[in-house]
Amino acid sequence: MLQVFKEEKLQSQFESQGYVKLKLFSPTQIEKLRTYYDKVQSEHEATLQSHALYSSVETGNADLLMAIDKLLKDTIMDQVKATFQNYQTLISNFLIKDSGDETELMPHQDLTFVNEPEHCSFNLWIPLQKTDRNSGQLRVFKGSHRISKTLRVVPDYPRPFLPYLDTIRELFTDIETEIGECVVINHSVLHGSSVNLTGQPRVAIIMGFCTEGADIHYHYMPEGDSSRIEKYLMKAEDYYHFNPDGRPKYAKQIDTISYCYEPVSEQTFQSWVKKEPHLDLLTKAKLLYFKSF
Ligand SMILES: O=C(O)CCC(=O)C(=O)O
Repeated sequence: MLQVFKEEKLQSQFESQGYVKLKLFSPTQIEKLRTYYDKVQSEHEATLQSHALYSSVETGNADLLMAIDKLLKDTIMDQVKATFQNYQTLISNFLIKDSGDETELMPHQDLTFVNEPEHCSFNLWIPLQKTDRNSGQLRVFKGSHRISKTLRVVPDYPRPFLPYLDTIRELFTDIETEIGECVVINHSVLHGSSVNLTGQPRVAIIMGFCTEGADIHYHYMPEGDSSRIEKYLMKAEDYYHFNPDGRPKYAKQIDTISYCYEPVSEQTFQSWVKKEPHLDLLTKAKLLYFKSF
């Protein structure tokens, strides 16, 4: 895989943990992003009032998505260029978590964009306010991108980690952030976010990236049939236009593929636990000897 961080140490953290927290931006930059969001807030809320977590993509407004892309290029690209190399950008979005008791986001992985693990794709998650356990912070299952490979498709697929969700929540690392801090997170890492109890929406920007030279793909599984998954070749701008059923409007379908979905076996999970350097001995012992998965 191409090295996406300029700094070796960050690259090796990213490869072993699946995420890196960085302080990249100034309060003024975050304020500029926030001010822009305040202007487009009602457009986000108008279409999406019933969701706990919603994004700019769901507005279906290509002009808005292009404007967000331009805003980021004008506002934060100096730091992005100083930190990363060998990358292409994917779509960027505001991601809003409403306030309420039921707003925890359960462990999940993001969609497959590229051929993994030869290539990798990731988000830069930039919260526009401080985050902690009561204000929608990100939670990550360190190293979980190395457990097992899965094709992650739209609209849904048999989730291979379903039997372990409670265990995974217990193993999450909570990532508090101050203004200007952000999290670079591999799309294949299991992650979630905590409840937002602040009484205000929690707003973040997510900026998508993948390794330079990778073909960008989108997979659509019709009617839950994993023997006829449609594979589309995407250009960055194809993410601005989707049909109501979730298929891309203009991208070219290049293949129909079959994929065998199987839950991650207890044996696979346990052998990962044994080898995983980020788990301490007590946790390993609990997982392997005292707890049934
Ligand atoms: O912003 C959040 O609360 C969660 C972000 C997330 O899970 C994602 O980008 O996939």
